Amino acid sequence: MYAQMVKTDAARVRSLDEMEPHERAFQERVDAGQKIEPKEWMPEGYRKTLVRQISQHAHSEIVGQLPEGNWISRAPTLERKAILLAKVQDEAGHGLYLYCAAETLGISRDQMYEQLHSGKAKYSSIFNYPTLTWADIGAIGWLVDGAAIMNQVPLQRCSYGPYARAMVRICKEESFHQRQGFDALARMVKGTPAQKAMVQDALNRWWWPSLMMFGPSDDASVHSAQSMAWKIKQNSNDELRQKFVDQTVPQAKYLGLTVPDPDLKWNEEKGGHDFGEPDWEEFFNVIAGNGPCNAERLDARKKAWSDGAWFRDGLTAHAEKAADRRAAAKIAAE
Ligand code: BYC
Repeated sequence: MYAQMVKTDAARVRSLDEMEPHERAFQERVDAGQKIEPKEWMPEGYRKTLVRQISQHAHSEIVGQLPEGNWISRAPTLERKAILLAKVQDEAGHGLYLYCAAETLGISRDQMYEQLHSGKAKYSSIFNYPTLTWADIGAIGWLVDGAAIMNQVPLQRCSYGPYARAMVRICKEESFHQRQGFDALARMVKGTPAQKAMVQDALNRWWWPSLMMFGPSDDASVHSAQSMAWKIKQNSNDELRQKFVDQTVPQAKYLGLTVPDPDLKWNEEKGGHDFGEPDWEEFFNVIAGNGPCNAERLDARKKAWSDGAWFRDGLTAHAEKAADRRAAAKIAAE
């Protein structure tokens, strides 16, 4: 069932002794904490891994606008509406910095969109779940942006310069996103019993998908070992998931909520929480394209692409005319 969970020999990380001299020199630079920049030599696998991860990350930011955008016209107050609008616009900006970072690796924006639209490129599993109530918007900020920060703070130290630098600004904005979500829920839990129940219901539905954002467990993660050796990732999926649980459980307690995991308990010895296993069958099903909203999300992106064709054509026509005018002016001046 879990073809993806079987790690092959390709997942094995080669030692310095097994590498060609230029590859060894590259690895030694990475080990020394130096940043790799776009025009420098890099192993093809390093380039491909970055294109895969950065483009998946960019697509996640763009697709991630859809579940929240769904609530802009229904935000309960003007203030909440302004905050949500700003947040959704920030996500568009994050997508654009990340597409630019991926472009420095020799892939075009059109190619990345094509990969998204054809289903070849993934985006975060989390955005394939529906936003049913206003509390879901708070839960996305609190849990989804909270998980994103946990994952993205170490990415600021990624060995690839353009990705690391894009992450610095993104992380600052994600902090605001997380706080606005927590703040919205903190207000709701002090409201009517129905409002508090709505928050608990949102936590029940978003908890497990949030834990899945960190990817499969370490023993099933195909890319982690090599990505960590290249210092693209600094931490394993399970390490970050553990940190997220330890950070979030006290916040749930503060809100007076119950985390929907009967196996959750503090483990004094390890200084962290023990917790249950996410439903990995559900996870692999969602990333294979069969989650509750996969088809809807992709259709929305494909529609946006075809609706924008006239605008892209207009820009291209204008650029061509401007280039012709410049060329004619140059000839006239000679
Ligand atoms: N969803 O070997 P593994 C946001 C795939 S958006 C989908 O562990 P890796 C926000 C993985 O790609 C933030 N697919 O992979 C926006 C691989 O498949 P492929 C999004 C997943 O790369 C709007 C396979 O499973 N953040 O914050 O070492 C509103 C095996 O996995 C997922 C990022 O994108 C998943 N959850 O580790 C609000 C962070 N997990 O590619 C908020 C950047 C795994 O071989 N990405 N897969 O076909 C990463 O840090 C890493 O790519 C991951 C996975 C930790 C996600």
